[in-house]
Amino acid sequence: MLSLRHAIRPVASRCARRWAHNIPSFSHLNAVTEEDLAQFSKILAPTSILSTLPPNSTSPDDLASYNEDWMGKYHGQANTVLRPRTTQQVSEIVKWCAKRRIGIVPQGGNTGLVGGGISLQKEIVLSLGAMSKVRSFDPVSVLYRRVKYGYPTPGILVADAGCILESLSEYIAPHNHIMPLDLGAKGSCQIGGNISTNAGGLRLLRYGSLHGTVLGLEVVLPDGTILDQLSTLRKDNTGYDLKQLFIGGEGTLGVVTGVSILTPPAPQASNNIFLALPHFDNVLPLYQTVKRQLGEIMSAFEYIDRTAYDMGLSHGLGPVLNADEVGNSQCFVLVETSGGNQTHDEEKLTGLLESLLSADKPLINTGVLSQSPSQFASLWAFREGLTECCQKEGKPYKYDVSVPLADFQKVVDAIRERMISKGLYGDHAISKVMGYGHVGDGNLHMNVIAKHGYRPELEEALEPFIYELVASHKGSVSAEHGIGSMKTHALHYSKSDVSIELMRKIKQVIDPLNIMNPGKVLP
Ligand code: FAD
Ligand code: 2HG
Ligand code: ZN
Repeated sequence: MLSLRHAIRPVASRCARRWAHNIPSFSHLNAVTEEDLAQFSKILAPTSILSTLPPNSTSPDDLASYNEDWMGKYHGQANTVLRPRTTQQVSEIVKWCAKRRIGIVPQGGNTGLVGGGISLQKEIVLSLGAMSKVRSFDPVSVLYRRVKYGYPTPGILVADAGCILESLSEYIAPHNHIMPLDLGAKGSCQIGGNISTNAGGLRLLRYGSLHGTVLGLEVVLPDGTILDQLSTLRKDNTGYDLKQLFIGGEGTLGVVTGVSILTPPAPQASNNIFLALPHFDNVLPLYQTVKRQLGEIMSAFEYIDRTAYDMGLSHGLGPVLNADEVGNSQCFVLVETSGGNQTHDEEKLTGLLESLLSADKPLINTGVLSQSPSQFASLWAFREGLTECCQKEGKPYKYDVSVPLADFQKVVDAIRERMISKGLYGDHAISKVMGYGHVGDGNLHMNVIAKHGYRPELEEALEPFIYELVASHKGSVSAEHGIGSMKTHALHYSKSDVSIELMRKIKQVIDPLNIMNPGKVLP
């Protein structure tokens, strides 16, 4: 599997450049001063404060990885980064920032794809990476309690928000549990960031969204108050479920410092197949056939179009299928099963593959079934590696949309045609337009590759065209990556005026000073 641990790339020195519609005015906020640094140094150890201001005088290079996002698309202005170790420290920092009207950008692993974790002006970056302790995970005694007291809580993990997703997976693996979410950024992203973006990923089809698997949160509110809702109860119907506001809140309502999450038992058997389809039109019937034949053991159904497949091959992913058999296949599908019996599941998958290949009008051209854990991993590595490949191709404009499955290809084709009609398609401008994503969740990831970098005229040709297109298909402008600073102006395509107004009121009640991740999510 693609692991991004230690993958933060050096930041090219270039001027901070953002397009006009993304620059809000923060006249209500103050910049950090030396007096603020003196106060922060009463709360934090000297090594936990990075600031270009005296007396710290950290080199700007040491702040660079906090001021540029993973894609190299968003460039921040923060001159101060704070790295607290405890919830109490977060609370004291936030209290001071509220008093002094200093903006705060919570930052996890900085793998977000919509600019949410990057400062827009002189806000401080509050980096959660040093809060990385597992607080509790005790499946054995919990099971014992369950037997003895009927206490239904096996496999609940309570952890600091700064724990890296992959580290949590490794922590619980010996207990035969898995995290309910998995994504290509697992080696760098943090559980607090996952929750704040309501990350979907590759296991959503099986385990559902974080709105269901997160049982409780600890959050430092914008006035510094600690909201302790770190419940481990499966059921709690006592009034408004406040934690839901912070799941997908993108750091605009508070700093998530602790998480209680349900971790499912590891499946006894996992298998996958990779299929090549002659036409896009076969995807929907294939999905229905696979679902019918595999039933409850199907745990993922991922889609890759031909352009994305060829890009993957050209960057060394695979080959997963025989090139002759692939022929002119238009698209590909990765199906995973997670069940209780290896032999039984393998038989089901082999049966599926045979029946698909021997049908009178086959829905697939060819397919491969993984035969070992390493083959299983390499089929997944192909799908997960596509995001990294897009980076190698140039600068990707990423649109993660929800549209009806039947419209996936139409939407991608419409964008390519748009760029052709504008004279912007080709190696001089947009070199590739491709789609891949989570069919089972109706979530298409479109990547539009700007071969020579982001340019205003490319963005103007793409937006709002894409958002209008998605709205015309009754879709959502963000299926999983969120709004951040990228899509504040596009929120209205997916949310009514009434919804946006209510969101504003909630923000006003919780963060009346508008210091928490200002300029993100709300237009
Ligand atoms: P950051 O990028 O640091 O922050 C993201 C947002 O959350 C920001 O608005 C930030 O202010 C806020 N935030 C972070 N931590 C906290 C906190 N503790 N409290 C309050 N606010 C906080 N996303 C998916 O949904 N599915 C995928 O399959 C997927 N795959 C990806 C693959 C790759 C290779 C990459 C680079 C990204 C992928 N993403 C995916 C994007 C995804 O949103 C993130 O990877 C992840 O959830 C963000 O976590 P992070 O710790 O890096 O957060
Ligand atoms: C995925 O599903 C991620 O791989 C990233 O959400 C999508 O690269 C992308 O656009
Ligand atoms: Zn995704």
